[in-house]
Amino acid sequence: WGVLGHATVAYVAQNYLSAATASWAQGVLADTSTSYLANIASWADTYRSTTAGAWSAPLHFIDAEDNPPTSCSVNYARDCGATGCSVSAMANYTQRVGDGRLSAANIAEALRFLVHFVGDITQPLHDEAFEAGANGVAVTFMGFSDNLHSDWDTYMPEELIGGSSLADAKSWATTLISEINSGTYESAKASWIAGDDIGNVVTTATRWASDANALVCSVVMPKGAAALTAEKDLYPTYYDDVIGTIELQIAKGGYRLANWLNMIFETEV
Ligand code: DCM
Ligand code: DCM
Ligand code: ZN
Repeated sequence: WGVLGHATVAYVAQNYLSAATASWAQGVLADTSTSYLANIASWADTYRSTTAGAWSAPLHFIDAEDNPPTSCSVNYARDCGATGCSVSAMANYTQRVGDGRLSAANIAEALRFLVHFVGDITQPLHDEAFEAGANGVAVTFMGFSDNLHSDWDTYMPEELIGGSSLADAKSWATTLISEINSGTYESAKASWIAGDDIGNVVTTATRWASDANALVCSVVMPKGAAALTAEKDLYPTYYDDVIGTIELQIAKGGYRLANWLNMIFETEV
C-alpha cells in the first residue's frame, strides 16, 4: 500500500490494542502521541529506497509463482526467495521485537517493520509474482498511464478518500472501525484472525498471504491482465468492482495487526 493505506491500517490497529500493548508500543517508539503507529507505518518504504536499506526491498512482498487468473496459490518453500520475503520477515521481526537482548533501536526497528509488513501482506499484488506484482501491467486510471500495482497501492485508495494525509487516514480508519464493530465486517472479523499463532509465524503469515493472493484470481484480474491493459480506463467500472475489496483488506490488516501486537505483548514482553 501507499502512505494512506499503511497509515489507515495503523490507525485501525491502534483502536484494538489493549491499553498495556499501546503503552508498550508508545515506549518502544518513543512516541506518546495519538498517531504513534500511523507516524511510522511507511518508514519501511522510505528505508527501502535508501542505499543502506536496499537489502530490505524483497521483504515487502512474497512472489507467488502461481498462474492467475486460472490458478492462485502461495507456497512458502516455493515462493519465499533466498533474500527473504514478507513471510520470513514477519517471523524475524516478531522474534526480534520481543528480544530484550537487542538494543532499543533494534527493537523499535522491528516494530516499525511489523506495522508495515502486516499491511503489505493484505495487498493482493504484494502476494503475486506475475509481472512483479503487476508493476509490469500497464493500465490507464483516471486518464493517467500507470501500472496496476500502483493503482492498487495508492491511486484507487486516494480516489476513494480524496487525499493521503494522516487526517485522511484517521477518517478512513474511523469508518472501517465502525464497520468492524457493528457493520459489514462484524461477522467476518473473527475469521480474519482465526488460528493466528505467535508460535507459528510462518504458518500464520502464509495463511494471510494465501488469503490475499486468492483475490488476485477472483477480484484483481479475473479475466487476466491483458483485459485490463485493453480497458480504455479502469475508472469507473473496474474501480467500482474492486474498491470494496481494497477497503476490506485495509480493515483486515489493521485488525490483524492489533491482535498480533497484543499477542506479542502478552507472550514475549
Ligand atoms: N513489489 C511487489 N512485488 C514485486 C516487486 C515489487 O509487490 N515482485 C512492490 C514493492 C513496492 C512496489 O511494488 O511496493 C514497487 O516496487 P519497485 O519500487 O521495486 O518497483
Ligand atoms: N499518477 C499516476 N496515476 C494516477 C495519478 C497520478 O501515475 N492515477 C502519477 C503521475 C505523476 C504523479 O503520479 O507522475 C503525481 O501526480 P499528481 O500530482 O497528479 O497526483
Ligand atoms: Zn511496503
